Amino acid sequence: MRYETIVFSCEAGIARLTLNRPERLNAFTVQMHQEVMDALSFVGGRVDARVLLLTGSGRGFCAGQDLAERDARSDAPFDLGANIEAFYNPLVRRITTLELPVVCAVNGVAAGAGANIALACDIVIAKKSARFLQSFAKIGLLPDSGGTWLLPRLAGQARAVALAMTGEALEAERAAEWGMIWKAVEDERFEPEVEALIAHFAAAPTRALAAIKQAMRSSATSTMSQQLDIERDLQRQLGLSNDYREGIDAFKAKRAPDFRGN
Ligand code: T3D
Repeated sequence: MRYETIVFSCEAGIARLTLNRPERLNAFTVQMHQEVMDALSFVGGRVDARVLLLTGSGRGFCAGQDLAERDARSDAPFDLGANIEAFYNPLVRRITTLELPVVCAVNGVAAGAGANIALACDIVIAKKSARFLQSFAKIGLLPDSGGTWLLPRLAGQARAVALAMTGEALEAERAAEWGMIWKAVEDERFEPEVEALIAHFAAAPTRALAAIKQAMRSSATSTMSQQLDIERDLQRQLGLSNDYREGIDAFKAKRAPDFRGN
């Protein structure tokens, strides 16, 4: 597929997906959804992909649904549920089940579905100048793309409800203080920090990171006892991996491990 609304590459273990409609703050059109899903399918099928970086071009990360695609005055109302079923839900499911770390570099404003897609990623690093908006209620909607699930868990019920009902902007630094994102960094330090992070993951034991992702995500719906079983099963699999062997060998030889992601 030829991409017109995203920029995508996958080299040296690093997949980079940049939402690229800067004049619309990278708002999602049907075409962009299709291109993003195509790129994510590619990443999911590549055993050599070790980390995915999701970011935006220009001054915004993503302003959610492109509202130019909606005509509320049309005689034939558009089925938003069908759109969510076709595009937003598969996208969030894909991000949360990809068997590698997904780093979201929030380079600017993240609003509506754009905010929740960011929060659904495994590690969220944001520019200090970035802000997160649950802007849905401002246009008569509720948070989607997992927002009503993610927000109470990340921010707590009181903050989640207030963010969703007011649509107020939340500064990246505050989002980090509240535990919603990994960290907010000075704007001038943002790119080097993001590059260092993805370089780290590109040389990490990918199967272990995928197992961490799976176990952490399943904890939301498990009992402690079920989680113990999940940890046992995943640890059993990791114990058979080449990277585990390498980790042990490197530790004993007092050298840096050379993980290959398998
Ligand atoms: O519809 C369904 O399928 C249901 C699913 C919905 C999922 C959703 O995401 S619903 C929520 C949709 N998003 C929004 O409501 C956010 C709308 N945007 C804003 O509130 C503001 O733009 C921001 C707070 C994000 C940023 O404000 P600011 O002042 O920094 O920028 P701006 O001037 O408002 O925007 C810059 C341009 O981008 C502007 O175009 P212009 O005037 O320069 O030609 C603006 O219209 C455009 N833009 C921003 N967001 C969107 C957009 N164009 C289309 N759709 C957008 N979502």
